[in-house]
Formats: sequence, C-alpha cells, structure tokens
Amino acid sequence: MKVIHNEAHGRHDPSHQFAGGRQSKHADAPARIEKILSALREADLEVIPPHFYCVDAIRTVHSKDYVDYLSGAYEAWVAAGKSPAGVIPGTFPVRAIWRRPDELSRRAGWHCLDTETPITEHTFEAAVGSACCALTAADLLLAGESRAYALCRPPGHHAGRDHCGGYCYFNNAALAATRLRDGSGTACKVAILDVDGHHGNGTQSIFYESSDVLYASVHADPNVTYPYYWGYAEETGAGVGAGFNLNVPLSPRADETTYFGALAGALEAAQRFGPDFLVVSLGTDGSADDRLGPFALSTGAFAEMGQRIAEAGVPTLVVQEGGYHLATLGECVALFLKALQGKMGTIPY
Ligand code: Q9C
Ligand code: ZN
Repeated sequence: MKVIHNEAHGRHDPSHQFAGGRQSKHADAPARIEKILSALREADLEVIPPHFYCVDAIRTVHSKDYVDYLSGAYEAWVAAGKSPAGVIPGTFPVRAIWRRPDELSRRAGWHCLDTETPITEHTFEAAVGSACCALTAADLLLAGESRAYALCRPPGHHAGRDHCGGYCYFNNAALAATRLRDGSGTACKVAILDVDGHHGNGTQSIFYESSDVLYASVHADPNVTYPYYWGYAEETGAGVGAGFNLNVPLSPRADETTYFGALAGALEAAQRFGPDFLVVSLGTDGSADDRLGPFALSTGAFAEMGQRIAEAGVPTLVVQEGGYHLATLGECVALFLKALQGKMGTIPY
C-alpha cells in the first residue's frame, strides 16, 4: 500500500486559535505528519508525493467563490490592516437574511464555521497539497490498487462546499470519493466511513442529497462535542439522498464494546449499499490519550478497526483526518494500516 505525502503541509502552521473563548496553541501541528511518517517508514510502507497539481480538480467539490476566497483571503486580510497571524473570523451570518459581502477580508465568517481554523500565509498551498494527496490516492485505486493511504494535512471532513472549519479547508475525502465515483468511465458507488472522533459535517453536507455516495459516521455525540450542530442520528439524507446518510453518535464515555458495535452497524450499512470503493476518514482522535479525543479507545482498537474494515473486501482509500497526541498518533495509524493491509489477499479480484 502506497502512502501519499505532500511536503507543503509544513508551511501551514497556525500560531494560535480561539477555543472556549481563550487564545490557545493550535492543535494541528506539522509534527503530526512527521510522527505518522516515521511510524510508516518503520512499517516499510512506500511513501510517494502527489502525482499532479490538482487545484482545478478541487472545483469538483468546492465552489469557485470559496476557492477564490481561500486563495486570496490572507493577502486581503493583511491589506485591510488585520492580524498577520492569519484570518480568524469575528462576525458570523447567524440565522438571518444572508448576503455575502464582496470584499474578501470582510467575508471571513461567511466561509468559516469557527474561530479555530486560521487562514495563514501558506494555508492555501498546504490545503491544495493535501487535496492532491487524496486525489492521487484515488487515481491509484482507479488504476487497480486495492489500498492507498493519503497522509493529508490539513485534514478535510469539516470543510463543506464553500466553507472551512474544524482545522479543515478542502474536503479531501469528498474529493477522493468524487474522483472514484466519476473517474472510471462507468458510474461507481462509493461509501465513506468516517471514524474520526468528531462528526464529518462537511462530508455529510456535500453528499446529503446524493444516492451514489453513502456517508456513515461513528462519532462522539454532537450534544457535547464539536461540531455541535450536525451529526445527530435523525440526519439521514434528503431528496434522492434520503437513506444514504448514517450518523451513529455515541456518548464520549462509550467503551470499546459499544464502539465496535456501532462500527459494525456502520460497516454493515456500507456493505449493504454495495460500494465499488470505500473511503475511510481515519481520525485517531478517539484514542484515550488524545486531548481533543472524545473517546477512550486503546491503540490496539485501531488495529481492530483496520481488520474489520479489511473484512468488507472492498478497494479502500484511507484519508488522514484528525489525531493530535504526538506520542501515540504514529502507532495508531501504523496499526490501522498494517491490519488493513494484512487482509489484502481476501479481496476477490
Ligand atoms: N477546545 C479534526 O479532528 N474544536 N478537527 C475542539 C477544543 C475543534 C477537530 C475544541 C475540533 C476539530 C479534523
Ligand atoms: Zn477529529
């Protein structure tokens, strides 16, 4: 299984965020990727760069307005005399009659969910590079590989068609799923299984009215955990997409038996759907020692997850989402991928 890694991620390194009304150190540090990479090199996985520059392909999921905004927001923000540390919105279009202002520096809250996702000088470049990793992984699967791992940073599952949020700018999993759906000449069905501890509101919103991409997520109850306003069980899809969105929110105190029961349900739904491809949004922030982590999963639980997903027997693309505890992050990812790879022989083609 190849690992796709983009060096430009390191140029996105926000100095701070506002969470809980306090200024704090940003949790998405470049060191995350170095930790994962060294664990994967030890596991003898081959690491390659993205095979093309994908800024045009980003438009298959994201609006032109948003891509233009993200590429120019930092410069406009600084030119308007605001903090050179990065764009952090202060005004949001809360349940009102909405109208988007024209000037980029005044649009911060229009294109962002929160105050935790700064746009810094090199954020656009890093986010494009991250998306290119996911799209390259999709091309590997379209070329016949049964597994690929996109080592994406920044992550993606909280980003919607025209907004960032939750440390995410472009939705890497949605871009990969779209390419897998449309890229082979025949219409394909894609299931997305999201095991990050947080609900992937962005991915859900992008495919909410689609019947050819199923979204299934196991995550901490949004009543008590970010992103708070999405991820409830009653969100099941709309229009032709009705029935193709599955949320399994769990209490943050759920034990591993409960967790794996929920995961089995999500996997069954994905298999019933009959996907040609599976995209896994892999966040390890459900691990017990992750400070953002809602759950208390052991590192071994990630091996178990990898094995259960492998048993589905579907070509699988794994996209990195969250996971912030530097001491165990690499091990969690390596255990997951080794277990996933261990079952490669069982794929019937
Ligand atoms: N005080 C991902 O895992 N807020 N994003 C946490 C902590 C944001 C995490 C608040 C969590 C988003 C991709
Ligand atoms: Zn997360």
